[in-house]
Amino acid sequence: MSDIEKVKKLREATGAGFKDCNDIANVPGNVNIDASGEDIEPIINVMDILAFSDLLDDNSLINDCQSLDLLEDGEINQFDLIVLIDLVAGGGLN
Ligand SMILES: [Ca+2]
Repeated sequence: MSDIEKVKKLREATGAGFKDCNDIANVPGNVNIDASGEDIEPIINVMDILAFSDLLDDNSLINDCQSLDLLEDGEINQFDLIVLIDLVAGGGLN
């Protein structure tokens, strides 16, 4: 079981963790958890693709607040990165 899966199971079992993350900028795809403006709009762009690549190279960089399972298959891997690239290339959320 990967560390990510362990964290997910722990969250499911305890409900812990989510309350420590803000749900405004911590949206799926906003890997580097940045935002802009008074409305705190999450920024999803090429920087998130680069950040995701780094996280795939080194899982220890992943923090509990990041929503990375974009394919929603229970695993975090290059296929999630492809979904993110598609999101950004298609105009995405920003
Ligand atoms: Ca971002």
